[in-house]
Amino acid sequence: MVIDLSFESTKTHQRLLSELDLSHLTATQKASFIGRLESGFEPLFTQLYPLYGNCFDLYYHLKVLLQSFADFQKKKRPVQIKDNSEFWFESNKNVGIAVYVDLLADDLGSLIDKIPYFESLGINYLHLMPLYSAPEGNSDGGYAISDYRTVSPNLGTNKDLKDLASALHKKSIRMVLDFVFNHTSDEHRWAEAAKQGDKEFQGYYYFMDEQEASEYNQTVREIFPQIRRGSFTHYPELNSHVWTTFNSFQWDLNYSNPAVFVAVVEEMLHLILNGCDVLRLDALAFVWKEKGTVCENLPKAHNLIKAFKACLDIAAPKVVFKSEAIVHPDEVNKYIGADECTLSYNPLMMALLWESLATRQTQLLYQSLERSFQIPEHTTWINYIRCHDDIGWLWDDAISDRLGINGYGHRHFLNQFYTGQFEGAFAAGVPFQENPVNGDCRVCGTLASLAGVEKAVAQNDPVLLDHAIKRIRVLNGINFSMPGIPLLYQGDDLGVLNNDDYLADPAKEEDSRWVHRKKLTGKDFALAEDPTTPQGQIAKLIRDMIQIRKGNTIFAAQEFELITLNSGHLFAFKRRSANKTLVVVANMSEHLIQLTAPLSEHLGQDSAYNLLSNENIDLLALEKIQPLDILWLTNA
Ligand code: OTU
Repeated sequence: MVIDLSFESTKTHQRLLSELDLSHLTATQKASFIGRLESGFEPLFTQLYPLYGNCFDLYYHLKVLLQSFADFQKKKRPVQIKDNSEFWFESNKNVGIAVYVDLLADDLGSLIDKIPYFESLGINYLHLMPLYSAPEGNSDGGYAISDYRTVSPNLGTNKDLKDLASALHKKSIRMVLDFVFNHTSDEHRWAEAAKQGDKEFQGYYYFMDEQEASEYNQTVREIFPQIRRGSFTHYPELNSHVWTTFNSFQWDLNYSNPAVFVAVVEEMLHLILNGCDVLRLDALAFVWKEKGTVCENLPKAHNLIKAFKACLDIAAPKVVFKSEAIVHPDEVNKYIGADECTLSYNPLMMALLWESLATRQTQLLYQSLERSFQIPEHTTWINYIRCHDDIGWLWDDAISDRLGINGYGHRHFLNQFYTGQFEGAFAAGVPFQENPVNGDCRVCGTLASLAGVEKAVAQNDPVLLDHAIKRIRVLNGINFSMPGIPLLYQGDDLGVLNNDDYLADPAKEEDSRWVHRKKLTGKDFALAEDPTTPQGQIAKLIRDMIQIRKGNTIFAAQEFELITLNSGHLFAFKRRSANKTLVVVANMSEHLIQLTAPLSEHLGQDSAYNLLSNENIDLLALEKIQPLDILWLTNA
């Protein structure tokens, strides 16, 4: 029998509504809540049905969920941001930065003192790395959460976080928090209860015997192969293997259990009470598992995330999701949509910009973006060059194959190149999670070290240094001008180099990502203010680009087109609004590149203004693109 979902949804909705206690809501709160339920219940029901349709207690769970939404309407939230526009994320004013509270400041209280710095840089989107209570010592940089409702005591109190949110909002800065919902730490109260043998809470995780774990291991990818082989951790005292995709202290949540979904939604609402505007969905590709599959990007992961989104639309409609899917590009795009994630990291462009700097070729970048850059209307890329994680060499191998590039060999080359093991490479990165079986590896390092500043300074070579700074300029020049929100990573705006201090800390020494997670000091800021240092030059070029972007609405234009020029070293694109055109041309090589046709055809006129160099350019006379140069050409 075919189920008429719409009919069943209406019926269930009516039944539930009659049972909800809304007596504590004001008339206005009640009316707006009922209205949102009216439009939001069916999307929620439609996504949950394929996941839990045959759970006998689904009705009970739905009732708990809706009552939580109703109660949530009463809760007090920090000062909201003034800008109420629905599509705020499409504005050219948006510039983001991701920071660790204790690496940029000391704690949440002192982070408030950094607001003038964010303002002077032009930041209005602040991603705070995980700041909740987590295990002492190694907590995977906070990505092992012991209590979503409590700020880590090392960073302050819940009140400090709310005060920070209010202070940011008063300055029109949005706050982004992590929603780490694939796993909790093994010290979360659910995990503790499970360890005590509580069956209810063992059902929150994946507890299984060795046989079953090894069946799953046949088809599952290893994410942290240097931690342990396979995706499970054996607990002899529990006579069980527990699913741990990442570190052994990060226990994967079992979403095939509807109680887990409801419980995690309730934790999500607590995160929202802190005043965040965006929730970053950590490791969302892994949230649904089925035996015999890779257990990544499964169709039901999308049902689950859409169900979370439907909850958001009912309970807190202004908050949006940002997807963190660092997976195959076709899969990355599937998480993006009005009914799923509004924002998404753009790991493809990130990886391929580095790829093109190493190869000095742009063909893989072009062909990949041609296929994957377009996303639905009113969704936006979060463009970045570096983040707190490693760089993984993600692209579609069907595309590299067509170009005659062997995917395996090319990734090997890029790893060698960026870890400085390739003769003549400019980069000084560090390998991360080398897989002893298949040779997979990823790369860590700061923007400046990976782009060549570290080596140039060590060799005291002005030509190398000039190239390194130009690489940083060209990378940022693309990142700040492509459609999307550009996101900086702390310290990269100051030209900070790799830092080895983590090697002396037993809780960090095995995780090379700490090489680019340095505690920023007064010295780092002072160097960046000194125009005679490389750091000063980097800081200035980034600040200048931000100002130009924020001052020109062309950087909000949605009409976008890649432009192919005559040289494989060049990367170019065009953005257009009603009366303005922007043409960006970047040379990814250290060579002077000859143009065979004038750029005027792309601008529709013979001259243009280069926003980056502040000069008028006669396009008919422009015959060469300088080494590692980038031009932001406008017709206005
Ligand atoms: C995320 O990244 C976080 O960004 C990491 O900092 C965490 O360690 C991890 O989750 C666990 O919470 O493996 O190397 O998309 O690449 O989700 C980073 C798949 C990671 C993973 C990604 C993950």
